[in-house]
Amino acid sequence: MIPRFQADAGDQQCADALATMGAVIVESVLDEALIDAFTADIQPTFDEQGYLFKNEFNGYQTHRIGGVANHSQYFAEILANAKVLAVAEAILRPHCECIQVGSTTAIEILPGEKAQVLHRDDSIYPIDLLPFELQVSALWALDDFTEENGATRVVAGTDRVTDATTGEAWHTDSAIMPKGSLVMYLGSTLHGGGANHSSQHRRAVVNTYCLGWLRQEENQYLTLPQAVVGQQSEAVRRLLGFQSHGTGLGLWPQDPDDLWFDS
Ligand SMILES: O=C(O)CCC(=O)C(=O)O
Repeated sequence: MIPRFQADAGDQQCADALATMGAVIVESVLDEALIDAFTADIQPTFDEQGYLFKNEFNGYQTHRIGGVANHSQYFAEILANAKVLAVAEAILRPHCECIQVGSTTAIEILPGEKAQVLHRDDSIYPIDLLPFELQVSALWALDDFTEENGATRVVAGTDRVTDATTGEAWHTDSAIMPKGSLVMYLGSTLHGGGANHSSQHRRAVVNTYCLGWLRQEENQYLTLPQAVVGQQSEAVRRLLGFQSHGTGLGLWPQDPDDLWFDS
């Protein structure tokens, strides 16, 4: 079962549940008005470019958008949500001086899509070498998530398996939740998009947060034009990876103050 909390639950309580069970749902965190404004901004991009990411892993009835900061001014508020950052920091900060965004992806699962293969997001890194969590994902429901429309499936629990290579059919729980809620899962947690048996699309935006000293999954320096980065608050710029980690990694000699860009 995926532990479930209301938006006013304590950050540490949510982080403890995430660490223990591998996933946690927090209900109704974002205002409906913010989601509506954000989805109105990104829907044209889904319609025009979303098909470009169709493949066996992403699905052939699924539209995707990367570099989400390029497509909506409202995204920063979602990316830098205080609860998400507090929970992600509780898991990751013991192993780094600052956390950063790994990737930003909007996902529209269309009617008729089959269930995505179960996978762990941290398999992009040499996970066998590192004995701690490398990243945390925060997947926001932009529509109500139901069993029928493809709610994310998660292998949760204290005795959860994290190895998808054996090909066994693991028990999954669906992240059924109202629009504006989110499911957070560890990088090591098996999960995947659900099959969409409904007649409506199921939209989400998923952001990953990783240790500040790792290479980011999505290359933000090439994905985001300087003008877009410059529009963000300093906190969001830093989160997007436009900063050094500590005093020795990712230095930019032209900017000894480590601010990288002025707004
Ligand atoms: O859309 C979803 O519910 C999950 C997508 C996912 O896990 C992925 O593509 O990595």
